[in-house]
Amino acid sequence: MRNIFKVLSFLCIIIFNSCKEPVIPPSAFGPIPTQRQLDWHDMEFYAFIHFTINTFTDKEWGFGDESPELFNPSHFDAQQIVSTAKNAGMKGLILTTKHHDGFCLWPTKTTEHNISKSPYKNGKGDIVKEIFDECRKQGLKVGVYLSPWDRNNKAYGTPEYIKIFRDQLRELLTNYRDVFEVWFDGANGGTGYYGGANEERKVDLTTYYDWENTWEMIRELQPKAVIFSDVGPDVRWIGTEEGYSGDPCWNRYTPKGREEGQIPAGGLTKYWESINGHRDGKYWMPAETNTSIRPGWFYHKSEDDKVKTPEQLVKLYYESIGHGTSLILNLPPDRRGVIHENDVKSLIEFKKIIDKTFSVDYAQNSKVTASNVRGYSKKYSAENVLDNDDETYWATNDEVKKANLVIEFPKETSFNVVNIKEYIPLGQRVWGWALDRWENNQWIEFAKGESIGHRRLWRGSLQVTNKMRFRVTEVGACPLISKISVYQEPVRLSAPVISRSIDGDVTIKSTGTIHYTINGDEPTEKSPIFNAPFSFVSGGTVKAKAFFNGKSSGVSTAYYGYSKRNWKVISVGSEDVNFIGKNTIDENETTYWKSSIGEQDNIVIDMGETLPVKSFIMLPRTDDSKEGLVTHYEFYLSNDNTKWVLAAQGEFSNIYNNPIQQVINLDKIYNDRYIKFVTKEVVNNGNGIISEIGIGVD
Ligand code: FUL
Repeated sequence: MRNIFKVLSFLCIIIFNSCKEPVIPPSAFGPIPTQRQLDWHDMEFYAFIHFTINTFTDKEWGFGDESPELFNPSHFDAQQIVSTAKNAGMKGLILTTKHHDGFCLWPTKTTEHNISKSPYKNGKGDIVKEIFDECRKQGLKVGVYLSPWDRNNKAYGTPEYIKIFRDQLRELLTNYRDVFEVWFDGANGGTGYYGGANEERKVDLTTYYDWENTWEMIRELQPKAVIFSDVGPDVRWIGTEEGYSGDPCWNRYTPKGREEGQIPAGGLTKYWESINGHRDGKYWMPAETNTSIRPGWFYHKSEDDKVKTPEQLVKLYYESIGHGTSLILNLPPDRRGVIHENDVKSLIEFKKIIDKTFSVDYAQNSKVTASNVRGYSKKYSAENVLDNDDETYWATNDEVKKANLVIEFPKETSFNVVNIKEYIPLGQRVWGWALDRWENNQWIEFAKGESIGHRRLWRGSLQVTNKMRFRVTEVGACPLISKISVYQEPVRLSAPVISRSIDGDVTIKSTGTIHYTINGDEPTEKSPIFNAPFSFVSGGTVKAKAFFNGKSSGVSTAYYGYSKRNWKVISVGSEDVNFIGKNTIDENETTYWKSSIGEQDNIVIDMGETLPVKSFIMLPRTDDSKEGLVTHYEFYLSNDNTKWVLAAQGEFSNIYNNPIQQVINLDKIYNDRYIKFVTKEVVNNGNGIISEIGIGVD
């Protein structure tokens, strides 16, 4: 009898469902991603490899006159480079096949300025091939960075160069393997060697490169590759090299210039627009967050102690991938041709934290209910957010503008990370969302935001509850949510904070017992304990690590030049009343000297005693503004403030996009008492602004 009843009710369900109107699938909203963009969204995390002649000249930008003879890695190891990226969880790698100095890492037919003229493998080497072959072996996708600006090529600035540039691209996209991304930098035109002309060449960024035809060629040769630049067309630059993306960060974007029919090569990106994108943007043009594991893009020994800590990398992960952008993290090979041990170590620790965090999804086996399900259909049910299939999603009826979904955990659950994914093939539809926890018989909001897109990670304080509610508070079109999961990030001791006073005393703050070193070694429980500030006037590297209850923090590193406690500014060409010269020696990175006579100003400092000077340090302004950044300098030394020797001059390459502390090594050790710093050229010919000037001890 019970069986007959079961069969009857089963038949009823079948008849009922077959009589029902089929549920109409949701339609697309706004611009939608192409297949190549969808594939790219899934990449999420990949490496940038900056490697060229700059590695051997200790520069960020080469002038273009460097001899190919300089390129000679002693132990180049593609296997080590690629496995470092892979072990960090990266799915691909983009290589600087040619940077602004024009040196090509493959034996191109287009210019003599290439690896075949270097001593590496007696001119028989091909770094592009070695790295790409290794990526194939290890299952990583590859991409090419080919600098449009070429400071070596004599034809740069003429139409002939565009042909050369395209031929280089053609070689790269034909002779190697499938690429997933072609990367074009926005820095274009300026001074350079240009085949011996040694001059400044400016190009019209909106017309010179004729990008449309180059893009067409890429589509023909590598139809699956996305094209990256300041203005897309497939992937946009986030607008900063510091390593974060905006919140919200929309996949939609209308780049400046594009509406006017222009395709600028760079320079027109408005940071504040690109960082967030446009909710109503005309194009699907998601952002890529680019940054380096070190302050610079190329390897510099002086930055061995400035590698991002595992904690900083984790933060970066949440502030890029967690905002729906991809993360391209630069790992610069050193002069041996391998990724330095310090970088490898930090990446391994970072990966451990990420793996530990995302190993258990506490929302699995929960009961899920939604305020509305599209046509009551199973196809769009709330449960779809729990499976691991990105193709299934919870959808509501078209008219729904606000909706919510409740996840009832199998038992009380603690979490501090929530992962939400939208079904993006039909566009970015959610404009506002919030998360609540159930506590004392009521809902308490603990998170909210605007954009979701490919992935949105919320990271915050520990929530302890048996129910979580996801609320959609504003939409462009009915929400389509493919995933919600919750995780617990292991709690770690935060790394100590190191500071030095104007008198040269070092203080270290943290919870637990702090151990430190001043010889460059990583602190252990055997290293000295920090109890009270200690004098560190002669400068060097301080490393500190906290220990508590069997746990330890990451290592903090601080590098100091000579203490400036006896220094005096004895003259300035000019100064703004609110930004006086003295601010360059107050060890406070938020106070600045600002000239009031434009470029070509100078400041003279008396160090109070004769010191061995091996390098000098210039810290640019540390807020986000570009105004006053000094791009070219002269650095003089003197014993008597009368006779001056020009110890260094040149450009602070890439300071506009990456305004980090500049350390310039001198060609020898000088013994002097007075320093004079000249602000030769300033962004937009403005008044130079500087935070600190110092002397390095290494
Ligand atoms: C910048 C370039 O000028 C840097 O050298 C580096 O390649 C970075 C990724 O883009 O704008």
